[in-house]
Amino acid sequence: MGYLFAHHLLYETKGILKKVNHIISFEFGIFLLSFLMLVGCARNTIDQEVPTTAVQSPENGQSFFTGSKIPVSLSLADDVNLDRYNIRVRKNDPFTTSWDTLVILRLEGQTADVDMALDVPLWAKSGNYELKFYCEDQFDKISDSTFVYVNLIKGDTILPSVLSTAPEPYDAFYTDGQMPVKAELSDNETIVSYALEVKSLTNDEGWDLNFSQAIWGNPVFIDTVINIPEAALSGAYELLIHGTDISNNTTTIAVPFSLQNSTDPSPPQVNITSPYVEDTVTVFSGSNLIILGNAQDENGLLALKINLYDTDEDETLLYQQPVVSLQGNNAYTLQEIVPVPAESGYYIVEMIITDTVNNANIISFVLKVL
Ligand SMILES: [Ca+2]
Ligand SMILES: [Ca+2]
Ligand SMILES: [Ca+2]
Repeated sequence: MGYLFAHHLLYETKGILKKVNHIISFEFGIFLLSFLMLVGCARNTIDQEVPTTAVQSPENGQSFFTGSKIPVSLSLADDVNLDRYNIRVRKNDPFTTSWDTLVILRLEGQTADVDMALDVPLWAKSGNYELKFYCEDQFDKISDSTFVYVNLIKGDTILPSVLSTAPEPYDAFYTDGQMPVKAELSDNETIVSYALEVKSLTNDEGWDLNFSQAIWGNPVFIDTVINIPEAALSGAYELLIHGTDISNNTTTIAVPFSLQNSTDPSPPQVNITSPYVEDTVTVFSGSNLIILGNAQDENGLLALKINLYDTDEDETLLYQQPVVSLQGNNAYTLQEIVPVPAESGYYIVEMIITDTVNNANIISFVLKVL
């Protein structure tokens, strides 16, 4: 009996204890919940954590010439929101302690990758420099700074020399052929890259090429060929050869050349019936010059342009008729009206008729205004 009572008492006590325990857990639970909510809110609004800054480039001990660029690559992160990153610099000597700000730029989001190039002024003193990278979050919490030491070596302002032997100026090439390129690049330091560029001088729809190549040496020789696309238009072009030295100085030379489209080697045929353009054409001031005739091309006509030039030393362009689109037609009847200058004197009229691959028939004559 005694045992039973004792057991019962124990049972009752356990029950009360259980209840107490339950009440405690419930209250503790509420408390814990509020605490977690508080922490949760803090995570969303108060922002407890500082952001982080990792630097992939530049690396400690790297050397750069003044006048060149330092590639910078950073990975930034924050628990809530980044706000800006900072790059500062100071010369690494015991007497200089102040930092100069190089970059402060805004950011957004929890992570950001920064890839940029820092310009090193040519006038910067050579020596060892300390770069400091850090970022800040939207509550002005600042990340630990990462320090990178770099060496600056005095760059130079002496341009490389670029001499080309091929193509020769005004060489003519057929499209679908090849253009040889030969050049010698030299410098007081080192050549680090060259680039080849082709530009049309007559229109924007010509053949455009842009090619660059890292190279190391002094001197260096370019000996290559460029494949000319078959569809390139006829006309005047230039080849630009750029040579760049280790201090980022670039010298560019331009070699003019011409292209003849190989699918249509014939310019349009043009027949002017009036006026008689084999001789000086005389007109009265204030009148109109009327040009009559016809033009044909087997592969289609592209455009007609008429320009009026002064006969002064610079051959100043005085008037340009709006370009007449010939829309690829095989024939066109010329009935052009050109206003005659008010001032008496001698002028030059130039008519340019092109076909669809830009072959041009250019007719020009002297206009005498009475
Ligand atoms: Ca933060
Ligand atoms: Ca140089
Ligand atoms: Ca043609």
